[in-house]
Amino acid sequence: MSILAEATTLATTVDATGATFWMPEAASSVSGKIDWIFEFINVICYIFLVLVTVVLVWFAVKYRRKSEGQEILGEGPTHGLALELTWTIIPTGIVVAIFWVGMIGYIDLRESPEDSYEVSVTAQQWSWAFAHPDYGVIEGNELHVPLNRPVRLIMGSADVLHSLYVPAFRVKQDVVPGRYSSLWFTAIKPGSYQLYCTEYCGKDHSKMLATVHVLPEDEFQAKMGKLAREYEDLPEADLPAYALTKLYNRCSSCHSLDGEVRSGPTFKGLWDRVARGEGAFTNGRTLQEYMGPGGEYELPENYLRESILNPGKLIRENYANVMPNNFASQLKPRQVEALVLMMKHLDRLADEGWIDEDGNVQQPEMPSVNSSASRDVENMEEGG
Ligand code: HEC
Ligand SMILES: [Cu+2]
Repeated sequence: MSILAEATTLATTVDATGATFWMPEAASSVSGKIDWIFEFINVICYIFLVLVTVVLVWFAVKYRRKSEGQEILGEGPTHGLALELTWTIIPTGIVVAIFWVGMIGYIDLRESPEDSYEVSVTAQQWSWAFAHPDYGVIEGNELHVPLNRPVRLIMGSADVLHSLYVPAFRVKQDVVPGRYSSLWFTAIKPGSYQLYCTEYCGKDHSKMLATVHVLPEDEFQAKMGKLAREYEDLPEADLPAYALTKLYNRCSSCHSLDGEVRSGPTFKGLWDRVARGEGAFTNGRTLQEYMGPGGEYELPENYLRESILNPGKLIRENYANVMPNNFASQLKPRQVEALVLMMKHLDRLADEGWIDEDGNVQQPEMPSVNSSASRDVENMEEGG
């Protein structure tokens, strides 16, 4: 056992960088160990593959029927104690070794260090929200984490089963509705890494992509400070572009920008449709009845805000009540305002090149007051 214990310590010192032909980039403290265990089991499989194949071919040749009249049943040995002990003891030893290294790795992965930085994760159809309680920040489909500090994800699902997977960190865990699961890692290499949902038993899990950004401690602190304030500090004129580039990715799996009908109605032309009171609901009433002077919503802004915060209240005809109902807790009031402004100014955003012909968001730098793009947004505001 001491050799094995040594081998597992050795494994942790394996240089955990760079992608190989077989493996994705290794960027967490456990990647080296996981890869080592994987290779260890792999090599054992190769050895037995060769062994079994060679013996199979050798016996097939050696014991083949050599002539037509050859006697098939001969007097052979029925029992070989030494051989039987060999093929019992050696494989048992190997299996115990596999169990041992596997168990050590498993225990490591299950128990997060006590001083872990905690992030609460919400998976929902079809996006990820990452909340940093320490900073009052909620990110959508992007997760910033500090370098060289253990990070613990406390994960819940708002609807169905999901599964969080970051190949570069070699960690994966199911996210189950109605209970919390957790996962931890220590990122040891700055950079951006792909995060997947690997639960492929539903329509759009494969579109639940997110990016994990690993930042050195000081940059991480600065980023959190910025994320906590960014929309508070933004002038009204920059809000539509902010919503489009930073928030819309939580809506995009269901709401297109180019007229395509997904699970939900397209955002293209939505503002005008609402302003005209077009459309009916499953309760048999039309939007017209709710809009206009004296109506429940009067202005499009009110209807759209309500649709985001309380999506189950009025259901559009021909659509199902599947929009997540927890945006009220995930979005700050100013972010909801930004989304409503985004819908209002969608045509102009498209004209300004923020949206391409296929309805994809172009990712320019965050708008700042001095950028030409935001000045255009400002003009657009004045132009009403
Ligand atoms: C899982 C799919 C899904 C996601 C994600 C989603 N929605 Fe929806 N949304 C729908 C569906 C379906 C409807 C139509 C049924 C209804 O009225 O609830 C809808 C309706 C709406 C409406 C009213 C549209 C109309 O024509 O009356 C607005 C506004 C809206 N969503 C905004 C958003 C915003 C903003 C986000 C992201 C922050 C978002 N939705 C995320 C599915 C989704
Ligand atoms: Cu999923």
